[in-house]
Amino acid sequence: MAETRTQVGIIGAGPAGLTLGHLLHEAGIENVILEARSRDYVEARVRAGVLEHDVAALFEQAGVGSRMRREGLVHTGVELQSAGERHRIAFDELTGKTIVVYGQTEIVKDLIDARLDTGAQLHFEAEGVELHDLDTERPRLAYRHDGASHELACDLVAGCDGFHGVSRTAIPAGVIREFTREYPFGWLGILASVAPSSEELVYAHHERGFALLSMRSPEVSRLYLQCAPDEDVAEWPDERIWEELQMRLGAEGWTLHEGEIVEKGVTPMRSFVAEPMQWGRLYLAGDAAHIVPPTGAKGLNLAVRDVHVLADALIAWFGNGDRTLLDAYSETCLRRVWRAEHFSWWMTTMLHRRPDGDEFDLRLQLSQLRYLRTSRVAATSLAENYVGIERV
Ligand code: FAS
Ligand code: PHB
Repeated sequence: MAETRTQVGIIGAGPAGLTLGHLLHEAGIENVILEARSRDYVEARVRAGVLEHDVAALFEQAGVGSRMRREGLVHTGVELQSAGERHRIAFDELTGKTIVVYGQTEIVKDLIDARLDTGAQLHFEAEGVELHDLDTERPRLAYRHDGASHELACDLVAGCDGFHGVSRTAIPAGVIREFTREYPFGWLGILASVAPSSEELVYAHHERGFALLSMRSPEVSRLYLQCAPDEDVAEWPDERIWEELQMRLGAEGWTLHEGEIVEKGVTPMRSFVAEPMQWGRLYLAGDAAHIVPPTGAKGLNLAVRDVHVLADALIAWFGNGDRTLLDAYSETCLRRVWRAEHFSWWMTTMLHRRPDGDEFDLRLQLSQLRYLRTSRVAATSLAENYVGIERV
C-alpha cells in the first residue's frame, strides 16, 4: 500500500473538482484530484453550455479563461417563445450583465490542460475510492490506481464526484437530509453540425412540449426537445428529431436549418438538494450535493460557485487558522443553491407541458409568459437569475 499525504483530497474531475484544484493550487494549497474515469471520457461528456457572467469572469481571473474569451459566444439576451411568437429578454439592458455560451466539455479541457501544466496531481482511472476517518483531524482516501492500492492522508476532503459519486453517502443517515422532485419528462439533446438558426438561445413553450435552441459555436448547434424521462433514443431517428423541432420552434418568417446530428442522448430531470453540504472534514460541492433541471442553465454554474466559496474558506483556514468561512460553508452555499433550485423549477414548470397537465396548468403558463412580455419587473427578475444573481 503506497501512502502519500496532501492538504486537500478532491474526489472527481468535473467542473467542481477541477476548478477547486486550480484555485487551491494558485493559492499554494497542495491538493490531489482522484477521478474514476479516463481523461477521454471526462473530456467527451456533452453537458452544459451557458456560463453566468461572474462565473466566466472567475475563470478569466483564475487564468483559465483565454480560450473561453476567444471562442466563447457572449450573449446579451435570450428569446422566450409561445404560440409561435418570440419575446426577447435583454440581459444587458435589464441587468448590465451578459452570459457566455461555451460548452462544458471545453471548460473541462481548459481546466485539465491548466492542471497538467502545473504538474499538480490529477489521477484518472482512480478506482474504488473510499473515504475514511472524516470525523477526525486525519481523514484518509483509499483507492486503486495502475493496479496498486494507495492511501492518501489529507487535512480535508472535497466531494466533487457528482450525483452518482460516493462522497455524499459518507455522511451518516441521521445527519444528511435529502430534498427531491422528479419530473414526468426529460430532454432529448442533440449536437448538430449546422450553423445555429438563431443568434441567441430560444426557449419555446409548445402544446407538443418544450424545445430549446442553443449552440456551441458558429458552426455547431445544440438543441433539446422535451420527451418522456425514460425515452428510448433509438426511437428517434434524425428525421423524426428535426420534424419535431421544426413544429415546436417554428415561427413566422423564420427557418430552422437542419444538419448532420453528431451526438444525441436523453437526460432525465430532477431537482435535488442534500443538506448539510459538510460533515466533519468532508465538504460536498456541485452535483454531489445538488441537481437542478437544466432549464435554468444553473448546474455547472452552481458547481463553480460552490468551490469558489470553498476555496476562499480553505485559503483563510490554511492561511491563518480562521475557520469562520469553513464553518459557514454549507449555509453560505445553500442560500444560492435554493435560489437556483427555485429558478430552475420555475423555468421548468412554466415551459414544459406535463403529460398529466390540464387546461388550468396551460393558462397559468401562458399567463406567466405574457407577464414576462408585458412587465419590465418580471423580465428583470428572470434576467438577474439567469445571468447569475449577486446577492442571495
Ligand atoms: P460532474 O458530474 O460533472 O463531475 C463529477 C466527476 O466525478 C465525474 O468526472 C465523475 O466521473 C467523477 N466521479 C464520480 N464518482 C466517482 C468516484 N467514486 N471516484 C472518483 N471520481 C468519481 N447543466 C447545465 O447548466 N446545462 C445543461 O445543459 C446541462 N446538461 C446536463 C446533461 C447531463 C446528461 C447531465 C448528467 C448533467 C447536465 N448538466 C447541465 C448539469 C451538469 O453540467 C452538472 O451541473 C455539472 O457537470 C456539475 O459538475 P460537477 O459537480 O463537477 O459534477
Ligand atoms: C446548452 O447549451 O446545453 C444549454 C443552454 C441552456 C440551458 C440548458 C442547456 O438552459
